Amino acid sequence: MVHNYLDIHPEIKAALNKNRPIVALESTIISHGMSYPENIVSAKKSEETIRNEDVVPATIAILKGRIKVGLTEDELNYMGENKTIRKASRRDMSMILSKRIDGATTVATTMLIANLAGIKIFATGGIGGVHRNAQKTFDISADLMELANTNVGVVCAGAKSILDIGLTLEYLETQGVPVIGYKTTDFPAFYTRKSGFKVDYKADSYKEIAQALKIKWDLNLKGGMVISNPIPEEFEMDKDLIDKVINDAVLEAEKNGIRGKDITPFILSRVHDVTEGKSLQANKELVYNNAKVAANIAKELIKTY
Ligand code: PSU
Ligand code: MN
Repeated sequence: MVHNYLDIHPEIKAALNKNRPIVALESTIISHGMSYPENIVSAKKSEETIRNEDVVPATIAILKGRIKVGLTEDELNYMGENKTIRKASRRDMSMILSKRIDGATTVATTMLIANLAGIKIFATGGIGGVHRNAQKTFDISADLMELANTNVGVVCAGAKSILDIGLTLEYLETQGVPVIGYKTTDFPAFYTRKSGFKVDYKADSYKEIAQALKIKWDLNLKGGMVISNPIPEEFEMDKDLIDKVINDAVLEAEKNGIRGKDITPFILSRVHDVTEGKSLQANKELVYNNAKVAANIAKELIKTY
């Protein structure tokens, strides 16, 4: 049934059959998270980083009503060049497929689709979360519910402070989602290595993380895991600068009445404009770093089964 809607790229099909490690990648980061042409550069280099670890990358998107697990180069370019592709979160899936249109998958939908295909590890930049002022707006990303329900480990650089990081962590706790730090006790804040909040557990090896995932799923503890991996020191941004830029962008979004699923892309693009690309560079580097860690966890996870 599910396979009526899924097109799994032959390379990924072969990897699944041979039980080779695979890492999923999202496409909202391409269509809405970064500007052209750097979005395509980043998507390609993320795949290459995973390949360099001898792991198979699977970029996920929806194209003309088909769920694609693994994109061709043309499809990947299309995702980066086309400015009108809808951001597809969980609620959008059914209508996008029914209308046979395109969709860029968020963390939530990439997890959901990876799980349908049998892929257990996913690398991204930052997860969505509880927005600042959520007590008024109710704006809580569907990524958090997906983390609570779908068995995929998500490697990220924490969450941007466009969100209320404290409330995001509270929400994850309520939903029973483990928040792990790879070689750190600090929950990272995307552009910076520290957010002022701690992770639940520090893990010092890929193996330890893979084992925790296996145990979680063996015990039917449904849901994913946030594996946070701080941006490499050499690419970290100045905390005061980025805090100010983000604060201004959040206020600007509010003033302009930007709402719902447009908030995250609006703030991201404002931050990139104001920092003249410095933040884009940081963004790319942290994604590559996450791709590498995810690939190594995927390799360890295969060994445990
Ligand atoms: N955070 C980032 N970059 C991104 C996103 C979040 O730093 O590109 C994207 C991810 O795809 C994430 C989505 O799943 O935004 C969350 O959107 P929302 O808050 O509308 O759920
Ligand atoms: Mn939202």
